[in-house]
Amino acid sequence: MIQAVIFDLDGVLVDTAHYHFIAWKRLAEELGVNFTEKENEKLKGVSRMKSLEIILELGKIKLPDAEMERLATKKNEWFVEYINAMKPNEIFPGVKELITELRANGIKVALASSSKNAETVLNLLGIKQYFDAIVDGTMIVHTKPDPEIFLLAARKLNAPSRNCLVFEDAEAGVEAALAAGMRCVGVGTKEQLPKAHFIVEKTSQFTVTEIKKL
Ligand code: B16
Ligand code: MG
Repeated sequence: MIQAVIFDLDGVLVDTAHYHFIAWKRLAEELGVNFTEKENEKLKGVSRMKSLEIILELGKIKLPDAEMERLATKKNEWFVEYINAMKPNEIFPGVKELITELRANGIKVALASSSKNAETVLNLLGIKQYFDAIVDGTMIVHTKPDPEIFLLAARKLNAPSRNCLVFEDAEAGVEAALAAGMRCVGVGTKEQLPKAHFIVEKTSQFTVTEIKKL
């Protein structure tokens, strides 16, 4: 029986994954690294610094730590600029209704995002009050695929892992959910997320009725 549902943010509740992609692409172009949607799959769900390391590896580039810090900050400034222009209606359709219905059915809801900008995004969308618990990139040591973020969210909701369901759009996020001993709905395609227990194209396609049957 599912007692708690844990949502990832970028790419599950709102299309900020696209803003991460265009900011990284802009940086990759400056570095002369070929970076497409395909390579971007590896960046989803992982930390800012890990993402930069992946891009530098693609270009076989080695840089001193201070320069890496500077580039990561630059990417983040672009990302923040993009999200500040975001409108509250960029939240995916049906998401607020799904969360409201879950809570009306006594199912707790948490947010578990690797992003250090998660709170800003929630404020911009005006949806902070939809969650019983919030865990973001400022509260964890190990990034997805490590299960830490989901285990912390479950602890905050007082729910055992086996009774938690995670919604994720990233390969690293699905692996983190599985490593936490939770069930996982992959938001995307079977090709992108082969390890997810269930697949939907859009978050709101997985209904409360289905969740209650698990
Ligand atoms: P930031 P999620 C993740 O958020 C993104 O998927 C990933 O692309 C990003 O690098 C990471 O947050 C860190 O974000 O640079 O804002 O701290 O999908 O776990 O909600
Ligand atoms: Mg995501």
